[in-house]
Amino acid sequence: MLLNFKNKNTLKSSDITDESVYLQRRQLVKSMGFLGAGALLSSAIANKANAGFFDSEPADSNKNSVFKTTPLKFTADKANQALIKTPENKVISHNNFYEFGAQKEQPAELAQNFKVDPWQLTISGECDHPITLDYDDLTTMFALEERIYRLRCVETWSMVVPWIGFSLADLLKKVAPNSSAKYVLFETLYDPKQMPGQADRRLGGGINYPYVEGLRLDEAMNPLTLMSVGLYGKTLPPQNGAPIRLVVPWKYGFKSIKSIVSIKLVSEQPKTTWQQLAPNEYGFYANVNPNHDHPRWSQASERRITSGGLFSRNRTETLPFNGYGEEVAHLYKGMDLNKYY
Ligand SMILES: Nc1nc2c(c(=O)[nH]1)N[C@H]1C(S)=C(S)[C@@H](COP(=O)(O)O)O[C@H]1N2
Ligand SMILES: [Mo]
Repeated sequence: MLLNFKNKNTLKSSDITDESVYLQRRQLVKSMGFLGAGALLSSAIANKANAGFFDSEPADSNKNSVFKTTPLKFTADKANQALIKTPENKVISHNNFYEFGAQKEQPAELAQNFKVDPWQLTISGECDHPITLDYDDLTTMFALEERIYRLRCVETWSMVVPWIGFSLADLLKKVAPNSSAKYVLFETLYDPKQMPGQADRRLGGGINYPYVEGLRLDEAMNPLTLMSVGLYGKTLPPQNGAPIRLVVPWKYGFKSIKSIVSIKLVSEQPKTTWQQLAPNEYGFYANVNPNHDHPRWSQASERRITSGGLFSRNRTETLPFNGYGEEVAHLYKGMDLNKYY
């Protein structure tokens, strides 16, 4: 996430390019001890530290990791097989998970020892049958499905990820929301001993933890809204939100909250993490919208992360509701989407 506390009105290169590229550049420049844009290209390509990340080598998430993922049984997403997926090694090494550091490569490094079993996920609040799920329940309670979705980060990069999971609607039906339930509040684990970004404000990007997110009940009940327990055929690596995270494909990525311990049915619209931090930049709805720019950059296009190298463009037009308008536009009928951004 791009937050510029010092000069809110100054456009920096990090705003125009892409944050990951910007950070890689800045690190390179720092390590070489000079600032010269011309020399950057060739030195970036030669830089060994970047080689693994930007190669499209065969994906094996367990190869170099301490954390072990396990294969899952699921039905394939036949309808979306034609989408060109982002290679697994990029999906699991370019992350936003500020609890493990605010830079893209930090979660994959700093989350390796994250303990996800035992785990408890409580679904409570305005409902008739609150429940608490254990680690094993997460992958056995519902038949798992693959869902190949586009993920559009508010920072303007995007991916295509083969998630595995079940509809949030199925889970919510189990607890039977009552008539006071209007919104759903999600909360990430709070454990500063395990999550260094929660213990150190600088590392954690200045967020007040725990990270919280919310949806309107009808958004939560939409069949696209996924509780994900895996990707690329295996359980989630910690950097992607193990053991269970939300995926809301028509909204900016920050709505897709990771490592969830609590889902609560509530009567009032919750104040969510990024909304609290910068309400003029990040709204409650956060629907992908090419016609509503972020105050500091355009949302009209995005950089799709593919198997291409660091400087391949892969620039593509951003679609309203991230291309899922047919499924979800009716939820916002009559709403001014420039006001409810
Ligand atoms: N708890 C928590 N959830 C989070 C975040 C975070 O920092 N903490 N980052 C969000 C953002 S900004 C994005 S783009 C997605 C990234 O998901 P990925 O790393 O699996 O691609 O996770 C979202 N969920
Ligand atoms: Mo994001």
